[in-house]
Amino acid sequence: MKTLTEFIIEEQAKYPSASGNLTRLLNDLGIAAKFVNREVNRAGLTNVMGYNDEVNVQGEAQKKLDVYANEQFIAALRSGGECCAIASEEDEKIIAFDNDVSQSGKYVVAIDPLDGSSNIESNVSIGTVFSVYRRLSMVGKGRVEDLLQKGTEIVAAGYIIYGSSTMLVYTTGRGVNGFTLDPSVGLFIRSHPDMKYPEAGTIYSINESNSIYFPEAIREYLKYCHADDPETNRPYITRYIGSMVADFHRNLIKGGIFLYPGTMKNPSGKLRLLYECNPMAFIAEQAGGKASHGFGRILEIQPTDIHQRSPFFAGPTYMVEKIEEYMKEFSPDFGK
Ligand code: P6P
Repeated sequence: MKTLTEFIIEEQAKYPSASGNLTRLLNDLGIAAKFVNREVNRAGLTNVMGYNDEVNVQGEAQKKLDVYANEQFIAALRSGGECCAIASEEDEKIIAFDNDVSQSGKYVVAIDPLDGSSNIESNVSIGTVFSVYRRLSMVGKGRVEDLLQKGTEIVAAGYIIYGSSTMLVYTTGRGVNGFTLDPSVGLFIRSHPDMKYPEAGTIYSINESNSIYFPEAIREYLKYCHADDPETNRPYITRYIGSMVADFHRNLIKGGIFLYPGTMKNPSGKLRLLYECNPMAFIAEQAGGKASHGFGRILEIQPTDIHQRSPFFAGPTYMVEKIEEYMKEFSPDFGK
């Protein structure tokens, strides 16, 4: 039995130059996750359910748990002192800490504190998604440029899924490991070592109600998914719960592709690059899969805005490459 803290420290030992700062930052995130987990698990009981009459930067009605989760992760990172700035889905601008300790923090964090929160009332699994970068600015407060780095510069990425059990899944570029929270002792225990996509994918996850707005390539791909070809596990099984962390995690475990394409109405799609697409793309690649915007690697997009969106396809490599083939053949100019 290995706890998250033990594992992180062991991993640090593999990097001779490591000074422990990232170790402490990852632990800070793990601590915040436990507080969020406690509130998510009793959402229906302690009146944190429901909306707080605020609207976030996305124009989405904020739920009390969104705000609580945001506050928990910001507080943990501020007091931990390893992070100097945060880009959060819940805040229009970056949060650049101004206390001396945090200003010397070597890292910045992009985070969706509670993704899929519209599912809270229906008790569907929701999640936190984060990515960690080294800061580029040398001194003083963190800057937006520290957050506008390509996903290829990520030093750590992960998600927490608040589901039938609560899991923290993360990577620092040496494979993906999953830790299940044992609530009786409040420890994350390594339960899923070296997570990889299964060889054969059988699931596709997409909101098909948007079909009339999909580019031709996606409509053609859906016909491919529905076709009867047992040799390639088709027709694929459709599974979509509308909570990215839950859909992504299930497909990582069982083998399948997650799709959130751009549409004629929203060519950039819905998912945000910095704190949804990039961290999940890093994990997908570390799990032996691929993550694409339809024409290339998600991780190679140069961000220009902390809340920008991107089409997102992630899963076993051959499934994502099939999407890229279809985009090239049927919708080569989409979104350009
Ligand atoms: P749709 C949740 O709001 C979210 O950001 C992701 O968690 C999820 O994958 C997506 O939106 C669902 O969007 O348009 O299918 O409801």
